[in-house]
Amino acid sequence: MSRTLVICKPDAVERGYVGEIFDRFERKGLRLAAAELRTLDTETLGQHYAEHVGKPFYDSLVAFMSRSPAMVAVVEGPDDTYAIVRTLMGPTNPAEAPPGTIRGDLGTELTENLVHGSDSEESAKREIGIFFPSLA
Ligand code: 3AN
Repeated sequence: MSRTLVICKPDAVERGYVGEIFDRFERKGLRLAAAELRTLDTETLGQHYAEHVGKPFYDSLVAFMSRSPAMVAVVEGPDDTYAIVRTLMGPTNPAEAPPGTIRGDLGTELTENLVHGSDSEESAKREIGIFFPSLA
């Protein structure tokens, strides 16, 4: 049993794909442990994207992620659930994401790529602690 952080990014909420995205996780056999629609602030995003602070795309990433509400969620399933979620999401760049993945089916943009999923068990624990401290 393990948990991972998922964010349906502002583009996914604006385009009405929250149900579609969670439907894919639920059909796979994963379950929601928490979910909340939130407008993310710069400070929280700085913690979440600590590894990207100072990169050329950081400011536009934060502007995008804070422009309208995101659906922040904790998804649970078997060991290494983070990896199952990442497989369903597809690669970071939707232009390279294969059909059948969320990014491959629904997106074209590198920054506006619909969904975030933690990239390891360690990241999942850290990120759940940022967004849902009561579950950490
Ligand atoms: P992932 O979301 O697949 O884990 P990360 O953590 O490497 O990818 O990147 C976080 C987010 O930053 C991406 N989802 C994307 O929105 C944005 N991003 C990453 N690399 C770039 C880049 N080279 N140019 C523009 N945006 C980027």
